[in-house]
Amino acid sequence: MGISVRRLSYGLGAEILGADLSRTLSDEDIAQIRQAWIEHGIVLIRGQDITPEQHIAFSARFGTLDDHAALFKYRHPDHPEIFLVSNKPKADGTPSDTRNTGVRWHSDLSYTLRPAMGSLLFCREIPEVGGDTMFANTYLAYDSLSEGFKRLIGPLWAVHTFEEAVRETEGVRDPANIAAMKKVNRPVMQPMVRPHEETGRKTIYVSTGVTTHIVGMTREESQPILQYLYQHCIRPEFVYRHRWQRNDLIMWDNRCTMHKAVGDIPSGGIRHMHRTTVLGTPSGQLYEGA
Ligand SMILES: O=C(O)CCC(=O)C(=O)O
Ligand SMILES: [Fe+2]
Repeated sequence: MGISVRRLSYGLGAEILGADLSRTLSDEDIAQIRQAWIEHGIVLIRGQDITPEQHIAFSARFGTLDDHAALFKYRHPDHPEIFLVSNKPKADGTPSDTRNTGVRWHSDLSYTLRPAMGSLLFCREIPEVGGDTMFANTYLAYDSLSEGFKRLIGPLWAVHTFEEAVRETEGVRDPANIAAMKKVNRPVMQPMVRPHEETGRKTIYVSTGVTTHIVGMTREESQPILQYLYQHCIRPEFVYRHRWQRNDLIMWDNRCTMHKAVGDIPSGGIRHMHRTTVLGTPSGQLYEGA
């Protein structure tokens, strides 16, 4: 029995049925999953009872995995390829640093010179309700802009910073960890319209959670354009909202989607996720301006 693919929503997403990630999948199955991922932006694979080793092995079929040096304080202690997103308190009882990870819309690692191509988030524990993740299709967002607005933003670049990526959670995370990671993540600039290297289709590449301003403009001047794009990208028809079940795995394409952890975790609810990250091709440049 082979695998099959079923769409999840109008905006994006497909579910893969009939795959068992605890086994080594055939090259044909991997090619089919990859094809669905390219076509639909995210793929969901449910009911996977997998170990960290199996999660890593499956992820590595899609490219070189990040060792999460940019986020080195939040790696799995035994597996640098696994980044932990968890609200489980630390051993000393203090709150987890990563409990608010990704609560603002973003595309993974856009504040680095080698942004993520894919991310594979695996759900190990989830409360009875809440802990959802939302995904938005930035191809549809680009395509539905007017020609005038496309011409306006086409040549522009924007600044993406680690500092912005953690800004809303400062005070939540250990400041010493943040300071250590800031040192290895200098501000970068990325094109605001970034063609997807495999499909050639254009996408919008700015996000509330990471972008500070447009290169060559002040923050005040940039805001109306950026705010318009942020709102536009997350129109309901471009978005899929995922209600996690334990043992769900979602692999998203960071080049044509953005995502956001909704943060709707009921008090006392435990949400524990493992993420692997497939590196993309280098993009952007260091930003030396103010
Ligand atoms: O926990 C989530 O729902 C998403 C967190 C996130 O942004 C990520 O793992 O890249
Ligand atoms: Fe993320």
